[in-house]
Amino acid sequence: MSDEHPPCCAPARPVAGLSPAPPTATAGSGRHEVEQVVLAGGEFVMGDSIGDGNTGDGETPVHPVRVSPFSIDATSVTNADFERFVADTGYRTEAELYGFSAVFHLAVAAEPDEVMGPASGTPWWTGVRRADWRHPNGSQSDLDGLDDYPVVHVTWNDAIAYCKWAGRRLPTEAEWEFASRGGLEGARYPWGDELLDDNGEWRCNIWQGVFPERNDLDDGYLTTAPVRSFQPNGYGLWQTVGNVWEWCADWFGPRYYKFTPDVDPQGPSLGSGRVMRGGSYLCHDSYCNRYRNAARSSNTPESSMANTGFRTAALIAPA
Ligand SMILES: [Ca+2]
Ligand SMILES: [Ca+2]
Repeated sequence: MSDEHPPCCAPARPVAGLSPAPPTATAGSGRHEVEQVVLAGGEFVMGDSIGDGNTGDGETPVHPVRVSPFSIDATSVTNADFERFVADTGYRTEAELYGFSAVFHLAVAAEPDEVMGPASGTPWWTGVRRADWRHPNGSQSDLDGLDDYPVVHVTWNDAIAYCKWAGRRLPTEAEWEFASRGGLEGARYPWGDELLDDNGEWRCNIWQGVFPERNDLDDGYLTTAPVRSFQPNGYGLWQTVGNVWEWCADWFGPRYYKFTPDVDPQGPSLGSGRVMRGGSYLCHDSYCNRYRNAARSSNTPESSMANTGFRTAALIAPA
């Protein structure tokens, strides 16, 4: 297949020489309250064995990978979790430092002079001044009622800062895919190969209707859903696919699978974008078919978007 599905991410934030404010709390001092799933590791088949992938995304060649035992969050880090981190450290996210972030055009809640206009190439993304994790749709939005929703508008650098505070790290791309597969070898989705369940109900939060103008809301959500919506996979992880993209530790390399090591791969040693996995509430087959276990995307580490969050991981030391 092909290039029918071009890049769908929000535009990369122009680099302006800012670096993230380091958290002031001691590394590992934080109170990370997200439920952990402990995985024994083992070998799995990584990559797109079905043929759904986009050539440019590098989902093939399919290859066996062995991962060491690790723990991973059952859900994305929520707004309430991130609030504890910020309250403890005074951390300011890069969206706050830069003064803007990318919001989906139908969700913007901002003053007219805060709307910077559509992004070139991906016009459903609008730069919005004062959009940040506390104001996910712009200055006229807030987090009321959103404690258990995934934190968004966090950059890769912000996610790393949270992980340091929590005494954890981002999952590698291989760990993420191992975990998302939930023990099902080669399946398209965390629950199997069919998008809908036997009753025709949605199993994840993506887009229904005509992207990007009409969302029929068949799954119930225009933007984010609470982190424990739908059903967890065989390993007890919720919404790896859909809802929000999730940052991974690795640099993104579209040719990486051709030369990856087969034990605990860590990604290329250099790159310009960091891996994102799982797709989001904006995915629709007509444009972004990346709501699959094998699908890959990336953005620069200082970019933030209304549809991207993260979950954390840690190696399990041998007993
Ligand atoms: Ca939806
Ligand atoms: Ca997800």
